[in-house]
Amino acid sequence: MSAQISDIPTAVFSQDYGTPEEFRKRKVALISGITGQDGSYLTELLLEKGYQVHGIIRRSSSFNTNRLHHLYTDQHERPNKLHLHYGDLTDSTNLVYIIATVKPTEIYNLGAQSHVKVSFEMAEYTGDVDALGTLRLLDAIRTCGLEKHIRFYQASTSELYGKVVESPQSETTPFYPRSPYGVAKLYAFWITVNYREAYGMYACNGILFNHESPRRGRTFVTRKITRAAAEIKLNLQNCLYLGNLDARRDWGHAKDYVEGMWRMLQQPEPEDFVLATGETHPVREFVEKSFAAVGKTIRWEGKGTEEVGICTDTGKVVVRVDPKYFRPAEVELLHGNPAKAERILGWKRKVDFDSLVKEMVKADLQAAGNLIVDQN
Ligand code: NDP
Ligand code: GDR
Repeated sequence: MSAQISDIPTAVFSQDYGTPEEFRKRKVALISGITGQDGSYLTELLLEKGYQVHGIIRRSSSFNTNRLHHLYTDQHERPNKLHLHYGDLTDSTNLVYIIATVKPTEIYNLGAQSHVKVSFEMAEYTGDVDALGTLRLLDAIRTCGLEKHIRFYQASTSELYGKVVESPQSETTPFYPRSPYGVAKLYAFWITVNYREAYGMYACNGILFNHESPRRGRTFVTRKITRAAAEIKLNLQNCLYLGNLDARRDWGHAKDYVEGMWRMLQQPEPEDFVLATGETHPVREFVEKSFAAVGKTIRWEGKGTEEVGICTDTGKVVVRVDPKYFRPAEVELLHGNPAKAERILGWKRKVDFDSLVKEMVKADLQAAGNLIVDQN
C-alpha cells in the first residue's frame, strides 16, 4: 500500500511567516561553508547587495575564518551585517535551530568535504557531509515550515560528469561520477531536485566547473602550482611534486561563479545551471603559464612517472611526478558548456585563463615575499 500524504512528516515549528513575497523582502542569506573559498566571495557579493549574511562555521582548535577576516567585525565594537554561528552539516538539530533563529530568505549550501582525493580516504565522512548534509539542510527548512519561503542553492559540481560520455558537458549530459566525493554530490544533486518536485521548494543546483582564486585551498592543484612557482622563484622551495599532468579542467575565477549562484536564486522558477568558461586546459599548461608568470620557461623531459619539468635558465629540475598524487579513478577531461546560464541568467565569466593564472601567481609572490621579510 502506498503512503498517504498525511504520513509524510511536515513542519514541526509552524509560525505565521507572512507570504513568501513579503518574507523575501528582508534579504537575509545563510551560507554553509562560509569559511571556504566560495563562501568568502559570496559573502562579499551579498553584503554589497545589502543582504544580512549569516554563516555556519565549524568549531576548530585553530583559526578558520582567515578568508572572512576583512569582512568580519566584532559586533560589540562595530555592528555589521555579517553574523557567524557554530554548526555542522552532520548536526540536524543545530541546523534546525539556526534556520528557525535566522529565518533566512536564501540558503547557499556550500559546505562540503570538497577534496576529491581525500574523499577516497574518507569516503564515509564525505558521504555524511556532502550527501546527507544536504538532506539535513533541506529537511531542516521543512521542519521549520519554511519550504515555500526559502530559496535554496546546492553547490553541485562538474565532478558529477566524471568519466567522459560527451564533451562539452551541459545540463543534459548524463552523470558518471568517479569518486566518493562525486557520488556523494550525485545524491545531493538528486535530493535537491526531488525536494523541488515533491514539496514545491525553490531549490536549484549550480553545476559548477572548477573555479579558483588567490583564496583557493593550498592542496588543490592550481594553488599548489602558483604557490610553488612563487616560492621556487624566491628560492624558498626547490621542486614541485604533482600527480596527473595530463588531466584537463575548465578553470574559471571564483568571483565570477558566486555571481552566477546568486543569479540562480533570483529567477521566476527554480532550474539547474552549468557555470563554466567553455575552455579546457591540461594541468601541464597551468604549470607552464605559472612559471612563465615568474619569468621562467619549463622544458619537459621523460615519460610517465619519470617525466620532469626543467627550468631552461638554470637547468634545474623544478617539477617531478609523484604517484602518491594519482587518484584511484581519475576524471580526465572536464569541459563545460555555459550556454544555458548565458542565455537565461545573463551570466558570463569575466576573468580569462591567463588573467586567472597571473592573479594567483602575483598573490603568491606577494605572500612569499612577506614570508622572507618576516624571516629577516
Ligand atoms: P572549500 O573547501 O574552500 O570550502 C568548504 C567549506 O565547507 C569550508 O567552509 C568548510 O569549513 C566547510 N565544511 C566542511 N565540512 C563541513 C561540515 N561538516 N559542516 C559544515 N561545513 C563544512 O570549498 P569551495 O569554496 O571551493 O567550494 C564550495 C562548494 O562548492 C563545495 O561544496 C564544493 O564541493 C563545491 N564546488 C566547488 C568547486 C570549485 O571549483 N571550487 C566546483 C564545484 C563545486 P572549514 O573551513 O571549517 O573547513
Ligand atoms: P578537482 O581539483 O579534483 O578537479 O576538484 P584538484 O585541483 O584537486 O585536481 C584537478 C586535477 O589536477 C590533477 N592533479 C593534482 N591535483 C591535486 N589536488 N594535487 C596534485 O598534486 C595534482 N597533480 C595533478 C588531479 O588529478 C585532477 O585531475 C575540484 C574541487 O574544488 C571539487 O570540490 C570540485 O567539485 C571540482 O573541482 C569541480
